Parts: sequence; structure tokens; C-alpha cells
Amino acid sequence: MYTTEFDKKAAEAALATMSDEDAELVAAFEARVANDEFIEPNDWMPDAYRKTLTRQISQHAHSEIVGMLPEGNWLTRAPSLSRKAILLAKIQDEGGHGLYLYCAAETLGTSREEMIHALHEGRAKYSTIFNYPSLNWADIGVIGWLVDGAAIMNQVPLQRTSYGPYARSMVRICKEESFHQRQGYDLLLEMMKGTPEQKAMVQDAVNRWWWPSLMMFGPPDDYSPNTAQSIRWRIKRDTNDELRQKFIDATVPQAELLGVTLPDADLSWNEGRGHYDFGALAWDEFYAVVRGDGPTAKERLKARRAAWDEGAWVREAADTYAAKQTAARAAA
Ligand code: BYC
Repeated sequence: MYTTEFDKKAAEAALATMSDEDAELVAAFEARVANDEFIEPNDWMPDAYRKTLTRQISQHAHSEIVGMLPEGNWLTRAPSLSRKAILLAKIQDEGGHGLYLYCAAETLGTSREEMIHALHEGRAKYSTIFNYPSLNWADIGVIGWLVDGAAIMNQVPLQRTSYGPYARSMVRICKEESFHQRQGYDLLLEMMKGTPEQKAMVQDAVNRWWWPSLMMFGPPDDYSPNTAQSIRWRIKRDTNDELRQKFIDATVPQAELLGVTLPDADLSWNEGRGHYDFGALAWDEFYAVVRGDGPTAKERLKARRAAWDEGAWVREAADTYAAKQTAARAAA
């Protein structure tokens, strides 16, 4: 269990200022979490638990729908009908993931509209990875292999996260992410059988996406303000650094099989640790992208806002239809 002396002291101090009733509720809640029971929407939960889950799940949902954009960019230029159909299915899956996740977040008491407005106003984050451009067709393969691969590494443990609706939404999402990763790797294997130019496109895409993919796991544990409490409440089951290491260990052999070089001169197997050592990540770049200074950040938010505005007629039609149905039921 990942918890520090500081956390225990902070928790004890918070308990000392609570009423007896609250302290009992917190103790009962923590016992359920420690017992690996799911917390459900109508169960009592500490405000901070609700807040951190709303933050994480809504950011996760935003990432799914913003993540549709770099791939959508290549739909009209897919090189064959089957590649187009695969890519279309993947992008539709991402939209579905966003919907499951917004629904899971709504069970915590914040409406989907509020969450989406927070995204549009730049108050809510989404994954840094989607602030990079998709420049050539091999990027589509690399997004599937590395970006969905990193997402799976992060999301498989979330199937056991302590909040029931989030955990259950993750089960289906993980199944679909596996298909996403496989289609990406398959696309790259095909290109690596091709011309020198095609192989060079794959290597170029790997060079550009490798480091941003590692940043998807979040800041190093020592600089991650949320990890300790989220591990304690079993929202997160592994720390950012643990998952990043697992991802690197799993991906290096896949890169070897594919025949590409990962752009890290310090990458080497450490027999003693039983893991790959790797070079330093450019954390300045990560924080700049988190702040909204990523290469395609403005373009991404502009596209999301336009999709919301252009979809107004659909929401109005759905509301009108729902009102008519309600009126018809009342009249019957
Ligand atoms: N990007 O204390 P920390 C997909 C923020 S989509 C941006 O470690 P936490 C796909 C973090 O929010 C999959 N921000 O935070 C879709 C926090 O800021 P706030 C997306 C980041 O929450 C389409 C601050 O930095 N997956 O697969 O304990 C096509 C400090 O961080 C990032 C998820 O969303 C980042 N990379 O841990 C293809 C997974 N990293 O909120 C593929 C669910 C950190 O305090 N989320 N920040 O202001 C998580 O597992 C966790 O939220 C994280 C961060 C591991 C990401």
C-alpha cells in the first residue's frame, strides 16, 4: 500500500476536526474501500472523493472525445476501404467511451453540460497526448500502438477502481482499446513490409509519439499531488511511475519485432532491476502542454466548441421529442 507518513498525519488531522458522525462515516467508508467493495452513487462518500473522481472521470471523458480529432483528420485519406472502415469503427468507439464516462461522472452529481462547458472554457484538462498533430498515415498506426497501448496499461487497473460506475465502464472500454491497439500494430507491421519511404514514415511517427506517450501517465510520483490520496482510496491502483515502467517494459520487445528504433539512447535492460532503464522525460514540455500550450491545443478546443455549437439542433430536437413523449404519456 502506497501511503506516506505525511498522508497519515493529514488524515488524522482532518479526522480530529470532524464531528463524531462524520468521523464514523469516513471510517465506515474507508473500511469498505479497504475491503475492496465498490462505492455506488447513492452511498455516502467524502466530498474530496467525489471531487477527485469527478475531475478524473470527466478529464478521461474529455480525452476520449478530443482524441477522436487527430484520427478523424485521416479518415478521408485512408489508403484502402478496409483501413477506412477500421479507423471509422475505432473513432466511433472513442465517442462511445466518452459517453460511458460522462454518464459515470454524472452519477456523482455534475451534469454533462457543466463538464463540457468546463472543457470549452479551458477549466478542465484532457490528455496532453491529443495536443500533438497527426502528420502522416503511419501516425494512425502509432496512435493505436503507443497511445492506445499506454491507455490500456492505465485503464486495465481502473477496472478495479473503487467507484462502481467508473470500474464497470472500464470493462467494455478496455476490450475495445485492445482492438484499437491491435489494429494500430497491424497497420505498422504492414507498412514495415513496404518501401523504404513507408518504413521511414513509421520511424518518423515513432520518433514523434514515443515521448508524449510516456507523458500520458502523468508527472513523476514525487510531483504528483493526487496520487497518494487516490491510491489510498483505491481510485488509482498503481502510481504514474509504476505504470510508465510497465508500459516501457511491454513495448520495447514490440518495437524490436516491428523493426523500429525507440528514440531514447539511454534505453537499456537493467538485469538487477528486472526493468528497462530509460532517459529523462522533458517535463517542461509536459507542463507547457498541460497549461494549454501544446502544438495543436487551440485547434482542438476550437473543433470541440464548433461541434457543440453545430450540434445544438440535435439537442433541441431530442429535448422536443422527449417533451412530446412525456406529454403523450401524461395524456394517456
Ligand atoms: N495530460 O496528480 P496527478 C485514450 C494532470 S484517452 C493532462 O498525477 P492524477 C484515447 C492531472 O490531471 C485516455 N493532464 O493526477 C482516446 C493533475 O491536474 P489537476 C485518457 C495531466 O489524476 C482517443 C496534474 O496533472 N486516459 O486512450 O492522480 C484515441 C497532476 O497529476 C496528465 C485517462 O484519462 C496528462 N497526461 O493522475 C486514442 C486515464 N497527467 O486535475 C486513445 C484516467 C496528469 O489536479 N486518468 N495530468 O488539475 C488517470 O489515470 C489519472 O488522472 C492520470 C493523472 C494518471 C492521467
